[in-house]
Amino acid sequence: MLREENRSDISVEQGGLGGRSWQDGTEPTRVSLDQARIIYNSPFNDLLFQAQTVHRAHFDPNAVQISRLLSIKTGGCAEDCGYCSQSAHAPTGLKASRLMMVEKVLAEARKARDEGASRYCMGAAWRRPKDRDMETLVAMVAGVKALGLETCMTLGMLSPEQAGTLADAGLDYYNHNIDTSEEFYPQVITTRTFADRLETLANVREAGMKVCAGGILGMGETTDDRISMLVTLANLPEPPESVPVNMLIPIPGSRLANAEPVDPVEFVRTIALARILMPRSHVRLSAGRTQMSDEMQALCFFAGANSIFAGDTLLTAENPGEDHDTALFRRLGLKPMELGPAE
Ligand code: SAM
Ligand code: DTB
Ligand code: SF4
Repeated sequence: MLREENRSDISVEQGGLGGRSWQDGTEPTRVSLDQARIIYNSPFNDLLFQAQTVHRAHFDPNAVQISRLLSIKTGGCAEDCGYCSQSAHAPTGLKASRLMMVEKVLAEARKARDEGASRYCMGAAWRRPKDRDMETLVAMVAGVKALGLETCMTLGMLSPEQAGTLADAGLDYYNHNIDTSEEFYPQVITTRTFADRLETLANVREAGMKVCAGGILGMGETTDDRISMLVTLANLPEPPESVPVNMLIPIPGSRLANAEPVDPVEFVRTIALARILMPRSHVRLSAGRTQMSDEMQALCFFAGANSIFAGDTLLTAENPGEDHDTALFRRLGLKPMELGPAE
């Protein structure tokens, strides 16, 4: 069933479509690449005004969700994602480790909750989970949920059965990024296809979990690749409830170590387009915040980003620490988003 309420319901007058909406009343509602390009390329002030207007219609504009991340299984990954520190294909110098014990994960999650997090995301450097690990993963989900935290996992590809098991355990969200456009994707990853990614997203949705899917900017992709990535996400049978937008953290030894940095204005435009195309989704300002100024982050929040990862480390890479983010929130008058009642 299509959930229309999670789709964009605004006309794109400021974007230059002369008041026409891309919703023509027929289902499913889709946005075309051309329509998205027009929005993306509209004057910056118009784009930001439109994104902020959409944002205010669906969210408290001054509330930003604080998420925490934990790498529950680090490094030695069989995939060859060109951006990643954890791929066994790249000499990044990262030490691989085994799946963490449940008790250790729960202790970390409790600490994160006590420090103000409302969402906890656990990541594993796997192509896909092994069936023998499912019992441990289920215990982690149940334990973190029992702490009152929203739960998310990112473990690679999932079969329909594995998705069902995690859903039954109470996992709220599953993260699996499409990373970039379908066209640019083969230049970033060769060990699994864009279609494989979409299949996992479909398995997650079918199992009844919320979908978290986004990508990375700054890998050498074109503007059109960025727009196309968001159009793919917005046109899924149901758009993801959560859309992480990462800025590449260049990892020494990885294939993309020397990629050209993304223009901050282009980055903010991409956030705004995500907000406009997916009005009710959480747009997450994810990796790369250490390389962003406070002013750039402020523009991202104005453009509709409403979640960040807090803490000194993401999975393996650095993140602004608690002190910096507390000061940033104070400077911008932002408050941590409360976790809503469980659905
Ligand atoms: N192994 C799982 C997978 O890839 O499905 C989950 C972990 S993976 C590290 C989660 C996401 O983090 C990736 O899909 C990618 O979008 C993002 N990511 C990884 N390394 C990054 C980097 N160096 N800079 C920015 N984002 C990165
Ligand atoms: C996502 O899109 N970004 C987060 C989360 N989902 C799991 C991960 C960012 C990882 C950054 C690189 C690292 O820490 O190794
Ligand atoms: Fe493995 Fe995920 Fe890193 Fe790709 S992004 S190499 S799948 S850990």
